[in-house]
Amino acid sequence: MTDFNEIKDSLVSLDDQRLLHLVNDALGKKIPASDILNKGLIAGIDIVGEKMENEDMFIPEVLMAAQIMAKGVEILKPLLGDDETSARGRVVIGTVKGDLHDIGKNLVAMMMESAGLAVHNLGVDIAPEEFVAQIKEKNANILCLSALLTTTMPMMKQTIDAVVESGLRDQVKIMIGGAPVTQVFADDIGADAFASDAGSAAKAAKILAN
Ligand code: B12
Repeated sequence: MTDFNEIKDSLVSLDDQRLLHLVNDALGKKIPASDILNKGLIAGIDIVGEKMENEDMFIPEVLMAAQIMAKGVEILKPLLGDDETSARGRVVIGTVKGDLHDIGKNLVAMMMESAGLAVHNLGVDIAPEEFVAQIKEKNANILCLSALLTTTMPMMKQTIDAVVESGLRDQVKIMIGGAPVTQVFADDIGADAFASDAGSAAKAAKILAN
C-alpha cells in the first residue's frame, strides 16, 4: 500500500493515532505536505462522503472523521502555502447561514493567510447581516463565502444581496466556493470569482486584492 492509501484508510477507519503517525512518517519521507493533504486527507474525506451517502457511515462517525482530519491538517499547516507577503488583502470569510461545514473553508482561510492576506475567519452558520457588519468593522476588500449543501447555496445569493443593500458592494470583491458551487452559479448570483480548491482560491484572492 502507498502512504496515501494508508492515510485514506486510517481516516475512514477513524484511527486517529495511526493517521497522525502516517502523516508524520510521510513528512519524514519528504512527501510534499500538499500531496499528503490532497491525495491523503482530502481523498480520504471524499470516501467518507461517499459512505455517508450510501449510509455506510453516519453523522457521528463523519464528525469524528472531520475532527481527525483537522488534527492532520494542523500538522501540515506550517508547511502549506507560499510565504510571499502582501498585506493588501483584507479578507472576511465564513460559511453561510444554515451550513456547518468548515473544513474546506478553514483550508481556504489558511492558504490565504500563508499567501500574506489578513484573514478574519468568522466560522460557520453566518447570517448575511453578520457578514455585512464584519466587512464594515474589518474594512475588508474581499468577502469569501463557503457552502457545502445545495440547500444553503441560495444563502450565498442572499448574502450578496445584503452586501449590495448595505452600499458596500463597491468596496468588496466577492469570492465563493464549496463542493456544490460552480463558476456558472457564481456568475448567476453576481459573485466576482469562484475557485474549486484552497490553493487557487488564495491565488485568485491575491489578484483580486491588487
Ligand atoms: C465532513 C462532512 C460533514 C460534517 C462537517 C464537519 C465540519 N466541521 O465541517 C458534519 C457531520 C457536521 C456534516 C453534516 C451534514 N452534512 Co455533510 N459532509 C461532510 C463531507 C463528508 C466532507 C466535507 C469536507 O469537509 N470535504 C473536504 C473539504 C476539503 O472539501 P470542500 O469543503 O469541498 O472544500 C474545498 C473546495 O470546495 C474549496 N472551498 C470550500 N469553501 C470555499 C470557499 C471559497 C470562498 C472558495 C473560493 C473555495 C472554497 O476549497 C476547499 C479546499 O480545497 C461531505 C462529502 C464531501 N465529499 O464533500 C458531506 C456532505 C457535504 N454533507 C452532506 C449532508 C447531506 C449533510 C447533512 C445535511 C447530513 C444530515 N442529514 O444531517 C448535515 C448538514 C449540517 C449542516 N447544517 O451543515 C451532503 C450534501 C449533499 C447536498 N447535495 O447538499 C454531502 C455531500 C455528503 C453526501 N454525499 O451526501 N457533514
